[in-house]
Amino acid sequence: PAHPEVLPVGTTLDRYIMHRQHAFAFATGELSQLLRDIALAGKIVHREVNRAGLIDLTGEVGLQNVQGEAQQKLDVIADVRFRRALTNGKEVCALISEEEEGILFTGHNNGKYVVAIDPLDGSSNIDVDVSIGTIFSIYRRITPVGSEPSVEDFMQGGHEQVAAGYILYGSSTMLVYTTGYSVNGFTYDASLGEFILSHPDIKSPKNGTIYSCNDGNLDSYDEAVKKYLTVCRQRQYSARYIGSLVADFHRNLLKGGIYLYPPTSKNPDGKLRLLYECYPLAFLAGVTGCLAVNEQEAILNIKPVSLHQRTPFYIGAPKMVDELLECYKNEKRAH
Ligand code: P6P
Repeated sequence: PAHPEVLPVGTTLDRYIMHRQHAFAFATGELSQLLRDIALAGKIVHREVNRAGLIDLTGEVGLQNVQGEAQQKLDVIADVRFRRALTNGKEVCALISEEEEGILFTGHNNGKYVVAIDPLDGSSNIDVDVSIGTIFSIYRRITPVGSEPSVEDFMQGGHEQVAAGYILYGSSTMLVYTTGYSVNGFTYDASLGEFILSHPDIKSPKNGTIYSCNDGNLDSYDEAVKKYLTVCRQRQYSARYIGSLVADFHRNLLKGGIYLYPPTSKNPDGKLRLLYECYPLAFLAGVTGCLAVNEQEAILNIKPVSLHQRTPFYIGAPKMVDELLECYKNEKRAH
């Protein structure tokens, strides 16, 4: 279909979703309903995040998630809330979550979609009041509707995502998502209980002067990464690293910048997860004009082999990512 006209700032998410659904003849409304379910869970998590200090949700709950990371109470709440919203909506037949080892079956085998989600990324920042985020990735299932979903529904590869996005619980709460045609940002107005279109059709700068990485890992970075970061410092770029991927990514998406999580001695395959962190942000970044790669290939081209696999992750302004890749090429030529 022709690119539907960009709706005016101030449109509610609901109206926007309906408008987009009507713009696509084949749309049957299930994906619309699924996006509403995600927004609903986002409103609930917004409320919990913004009163966490008041009802003692910030302490650790004593459990560990599959990553062996101490699970913060809000992690658990977010995991439960998104799982419940996606189950009650009946559009999702299965989901995977950073917080759970295996596939979570919703019992709705007639659901046409599966979702990979990081319910609350950056959760170690919760009890120090730093921004955190939800990241989600949506596929149409490839197993027959009505049958039991299976792992192959999640192993389709990054290019098969039908929608992806994030919710940033920051100075304001924003839902940013794409179905592949444009990326739109909706700011939550808690007094109305509505997400309002505030950033229509986001396009990212081609270049930038912000780099985001954990400088504490510098000594274990590849030589190519060290060389690139030296150039950034020589140019007196700004180092901005919140330690919360969604917050760092969102700032760089709007202002221009590069986020790097290279292989480290602690995480030789990189730390970030392919299915529910790197694929969705790579899909979205591609639509706004950014690049998302590891040192071998584009993120969306990576073949998935396991639900929680990791990858090195470099994402941001194309000129910056290209310069980093040039450093890798020079390193290869030199050896
Ligand atoms: P490090 C948070 O745990 C996270 O997954 C991302 O949100 C964040 O960018 C990164 O890890 C921070 O990792 O090793 O720098 O603390």
